[in-house]
Formats: sequence, C-alpha cells, structure tokens
Amino acid sequence: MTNTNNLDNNLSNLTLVIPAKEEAGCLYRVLKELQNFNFHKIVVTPKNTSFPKSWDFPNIKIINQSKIGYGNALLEGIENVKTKFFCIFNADGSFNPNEINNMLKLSINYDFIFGSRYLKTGKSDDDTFLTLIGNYIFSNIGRFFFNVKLSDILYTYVIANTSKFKELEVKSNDFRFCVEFPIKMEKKKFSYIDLPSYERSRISGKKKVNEFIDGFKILCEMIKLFFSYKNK
Ligand SMILES: Nc1nc2c(ncn2[C@@H]2O[C@H](COP(=O)(O)OP(=O)(O)OP(=O)(O)O)[C@@H](O)[C@H]2O)c(=O)[nH]1
Ligand SMILES: [Mg+2]
Repeated sequence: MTNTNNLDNNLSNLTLVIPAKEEAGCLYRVLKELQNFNFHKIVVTPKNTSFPKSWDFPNIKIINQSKIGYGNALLEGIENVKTKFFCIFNADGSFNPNEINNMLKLSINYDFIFGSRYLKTGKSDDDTFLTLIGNYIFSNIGRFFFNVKLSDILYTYVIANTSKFKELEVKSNDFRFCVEFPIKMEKKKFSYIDLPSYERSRISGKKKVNEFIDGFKILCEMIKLFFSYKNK
C-alpha cells in the first residue's frame, strides 16, 4: 500500500479494525481516505457480505464474522491482529484518521488511548440530544461506580495494546463491548488516557445503535459488572 503522508514508521505497528455492517454508502470513501495511511487494515463484516470487484484496495484483510453484533465483529477482528497496537475505526466516516497519529504517539506511555468528543477541543457533528445525554450518564456511571476516568465512555475510538486487550477477556458480542472493555481495563489497572476528538457526521446510511435497547443492555452490563467485582 502506498504511503503518501510520510508518516512515522511506527504507524506500521498499528492495525485498524474496521467493523462494517450495511455501510455500502460509506465504506468505499472511508477506505479511500485510509489509503493515505500506512496502517494494516482489517474490515469485519457480517456473514455473506461481499464488495464490488471494482474496489481495488490491496492489503486490506476482509473477515466475515461467524456470529452477529458489533462487539463480535471487533473481537473476531482483534483475534487476527498481528501488530503491537490496534485501533477501532468505524466504517461510517465519522472518525477522522488524521487524529490517529497523535493518539499513537501516546502509546509510549499508555496501554490504551481513547478519543473523547467532550474534552476541550473535542466535538461531535453526529451526536443527537439523546446520545449526548446517554454518553454523559454512562460516562458518569463509569466514573462513580468503577473509577473509569473517561469523559466519553461509549465513543470507542481507541488505540489499544493488543496483548493487554487480550488479557481483559472481553466477551460482549453487542454494544455492551463499549463498557465491558473500559471497566475491565480500569480493574486491571492498565494505563490509559483520553484525548479530544472531533466526530464527523456519518457519510450515509443508518446508525446500528438503538438508543433504548442498546442503552438498556449497556446499563444491565454495568450493573452485572458492578456486582461481580463487589463479590470478589
Ligand atoms: N461487522 C459489523 N459491524 C457493525 C455491527 N454493528 C455496527 N457495526 C459497525 O460499527 C460501527 C459503529 O456503528 P454505528 O452504527 O456507526 O454506531 P454509532 O457510531 O453509535 O452510530 P452513528 O450515530 O450512526 O454513528 C459502524 O462502522 C457499523 O457499521 C455488526 O453487527 N457487525
Ligand atoms: Mg457511527
């Protein structure tokens, strides 16, 4: 793959794990933008998803997930990562790849580096009132009940140390992944930080998160984890 950005050599230590479900209207443009970056890339799609033959993206690994769900896509993608670090990178165009370099620089000092839309220069063009309130509530539950020091717990634009992530033994196959991961990371006392991130609007298509159903599942997961750690 070509590297037109003259980026740091250490970027090749990074694999982007790109979950993509029904993103036909976005994925081509996302992969096109990513062509400028010298990262490994793994796209994870639901079963029986195929791409037009005219798409010419060499060196991108495509995996059809064996189960269903966002968390499952990530877990199966991460299983295939061979680099020291990986980055969860959405296929809807909302993550700006220009932020990765700054996040990756911090991997010298931290095991996990999270983006946050709610820090100083962070912003979201994609948030609705409901998602804004939901993120605020869940980030505060994370902070008060689990001591997770993240201002945007559900965003999940994150660079992770691959072997440390595997030690967490994250199991969630759905959006519960977004809280199980940081809560277990805090409990293991791994090092982490969050940085401002600017979330762009999704390019097209529909969001896969259902604020009420997934919000409820996320809340149940937090309650379950709270009692499982309390009883230890
Ligand atoms: N492979 C796979 N990818 C998924 C699944 N569910 C969601 N995704 C992808 O995960 C990423 C995040 O999902 P989104 O629907 O964008 O969630 P969101 O960012 O909270 O919602 P938006 O407001 O639309 O941006 C997107 O790239 C989706 O295509 C799934 O079941 N399987
Ligand atoms: Mg999105």
